[in-house]
Amino acid sequence: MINFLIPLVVILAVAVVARLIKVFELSAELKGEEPWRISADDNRIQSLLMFVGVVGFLAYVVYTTVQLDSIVLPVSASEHGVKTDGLLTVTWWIIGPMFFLTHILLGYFAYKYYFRKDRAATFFAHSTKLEMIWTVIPTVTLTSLIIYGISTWQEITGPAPEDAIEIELYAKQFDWTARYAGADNTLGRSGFRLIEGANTLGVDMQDSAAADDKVVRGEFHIPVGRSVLFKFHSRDVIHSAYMPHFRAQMNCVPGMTTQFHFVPTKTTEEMRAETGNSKFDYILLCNKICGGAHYNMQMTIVVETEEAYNKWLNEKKTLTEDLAPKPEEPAMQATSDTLAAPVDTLAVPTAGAAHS
Ligand SMILES: [Cu+2]
Repeated sequence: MINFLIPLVVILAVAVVARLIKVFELSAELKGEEPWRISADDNRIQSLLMFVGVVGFLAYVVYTTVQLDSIVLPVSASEHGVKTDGLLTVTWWIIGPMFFLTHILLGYFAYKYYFRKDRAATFFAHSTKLEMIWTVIPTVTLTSLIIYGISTWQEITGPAPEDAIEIELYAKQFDWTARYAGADNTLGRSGFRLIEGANTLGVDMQDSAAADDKVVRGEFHIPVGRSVLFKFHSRDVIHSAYMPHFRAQMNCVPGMTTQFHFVPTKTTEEMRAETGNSKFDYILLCNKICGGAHYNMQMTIVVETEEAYNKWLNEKKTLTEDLAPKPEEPAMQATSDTLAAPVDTLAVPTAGAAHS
């Protein structure tokens, strides 16, 4: 109902304003005034307002840039991140001054050349020089930026080094699971048809490469200074794996594998010291609005020395151990006990029970 009322109120408000303007015009006409005739004063005031508006807008841009500087990302923590940051800095230094220059000219010209009866505008039909300036300069600038951007992108997305550590990031509504390749550094095959019971990633346990794979949740670790090759999968909808501090982002698309590799350059501890924030943690976020709990779809990333990383990974169980049947645990027994219990002890109140 509210969804219907709000547009209705807006439409009625616009109609009221339009009618009021009409009333003012008619009453002025009856008094013999000519409110629609634009006077020299109107022109001057409008041109001044245009200039003040542009100056105010630029001041707002400067103010917000300074104010928001404290919440932008800290320095990049990956090798290629330095290149993407460099690309952005060069782009800003080219478009920033141009943005200010064109806006100042826009405001100034509107102010200086507002219509005056006794002054005619200069007219010329064609100027080759002017045409050349505004064609060649933007062409050269934009082409250089695009070539610089494409070559940086190719450098970043080129093949991963042979010794890169392979990690699968598996997205689903609404969490992440990481799978490590294990000692053979090869991830076992997987497919959604194989998802069953504890095998939530659908790993093909017939594939010998899968036996030593390790599955971790909550947080995952990577070693500093080593290339890490991420392979992304999704079980349901399109998600986007976003690791902002490493300047890395890649879509996770159901039915296909996407990938991205980078070299982390600062451990979590080093980043904590550098940012002065003792609670700093690297983070993997979902950056594609994928449903109700999208905002909370995240995983902590710990960057540490290679020794610490190896120690952490060695302590994790392999998938073979994880998926092995556990006959010694009385879990199955408890389940069948529950099933054998009389129906009325199950905690599902019926409508009749609620009234009694
Ligand atoms: Cu998501």
